[in-house]
Amino acid sequence: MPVSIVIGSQWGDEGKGKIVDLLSQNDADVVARYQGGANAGHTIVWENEDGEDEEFVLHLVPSGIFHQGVTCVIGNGVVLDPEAVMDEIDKIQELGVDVEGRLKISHNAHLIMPYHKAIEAAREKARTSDDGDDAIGTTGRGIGPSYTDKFARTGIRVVDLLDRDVLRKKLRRSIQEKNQILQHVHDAEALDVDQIVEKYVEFDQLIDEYVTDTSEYLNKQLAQGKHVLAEGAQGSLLDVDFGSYPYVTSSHPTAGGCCTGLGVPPTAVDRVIGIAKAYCTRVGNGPFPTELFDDAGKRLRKIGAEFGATTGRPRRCGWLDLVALRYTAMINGFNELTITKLDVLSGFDELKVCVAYRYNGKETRRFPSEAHTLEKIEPVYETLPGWDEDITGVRSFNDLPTEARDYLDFVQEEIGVRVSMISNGPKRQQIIQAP
Ligand code: 2SA
Ligand code: MG
Repeated sequence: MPVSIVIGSQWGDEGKGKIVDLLSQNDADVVARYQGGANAGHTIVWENEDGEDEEFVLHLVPSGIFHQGVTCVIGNGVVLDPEAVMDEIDKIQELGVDVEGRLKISHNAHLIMPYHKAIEAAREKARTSDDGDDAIGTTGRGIGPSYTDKFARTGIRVVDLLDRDVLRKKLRRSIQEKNQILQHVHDAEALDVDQIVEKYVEFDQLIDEYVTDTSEYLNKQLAQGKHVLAEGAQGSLLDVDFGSYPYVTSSHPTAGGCCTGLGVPPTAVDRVIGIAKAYCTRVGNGPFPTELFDDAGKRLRKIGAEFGATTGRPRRCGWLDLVALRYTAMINGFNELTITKLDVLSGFDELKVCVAYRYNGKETRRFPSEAHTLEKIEPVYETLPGWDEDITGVRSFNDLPTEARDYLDFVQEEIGVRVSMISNGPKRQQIIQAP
């Protein structure tokens, strides 16, 4: 069996974690993260023995970890914060989940160090105070500066953690360079070289058991007929090339990122599942054509509990944007779509759906990814009837209100991709298979 990819089709927080957790149950032997880092917040909710809901937010460990038969991989395309991953492993083990032998970390993944976070904070501050605020609204997890080092070929990788002499040398050089930037460009405080070096040399023993050549591992698994589920983080509209640049993350959440981020060939991929929320959210800055500033937006945030799973920031909310979704379906080649949080739309008299953009007085169906154009477009809406019923208990497609089925049909027709599953609540059993 080959590779399936689960990809966020909007600005992240589409509910990928829940879907990956679900698919891990029967459809995966290995679950692998291919990009991003601890900026991700993938929430899994389950019912404990007392019938109470329990929740866990994963930031780095793939969302297959709660299924004992699944092996989890953190691929080379991820930027790894060693402290954050060890912390997360501890917390998962505290839940009684056995991680031993089930988590593999790529020797080639680049590390996130304290100076990456310091540089990110300084750059965001500079963007805020320069003439005109154009801060990106990052998560502060050091993502951008770590990828910058990777591509500048000054990065430090997981494998370097395993050799204290190599690590000391590379770290010293890197911190000294970053201190110059912090002090002389940003007027910020320099970091203590020795303190960082001494702290991070200790990670060799901790991380050693997890480190391996994950590309080789994955390809061996594929050769044995095993099924790999690749888990995207963030969303396609945050892709560094295809998103609303510069208001993007520094990696490729889109399908191509899976191959370079895991070292698996494109010919191994046979299923690309797009995850879309039934409306839109965005956290951080940047253009958001269908954003709502009225009561409808507030209602979506409240009912949908739209707050960042990593930073707790309130998410911006708006109507479903089919221009954007058509665009990400094209780039990723979705074979199917999973629509999540449909239950949040219950109780609206009518629902608006953006079907086109108006730019310079002309209607277009093209998604302009450059921020300065996207900022100026006006959404063209179709209005669909809403429904009143609470649908969180519905388990079969035909039990959904007609208006809800019509809403899904409309999306499917407009995008030209089959809706295969509908999620109607955070719990595992709140899932509906489409006919
Ligand atoms: P970064 O930190 O460099 O990746 O930030 C760049 C932009 O990417 C956005 N971004 C995200 N958007 C949605 N969800 C993300 N994960 C967390 C969550 C976010 C949180 O699950 O809620 O808790 O705030 C995520 N990660 C990065 C970010 O907001 C910037 O717009
Ligand atoms: Mg999230």
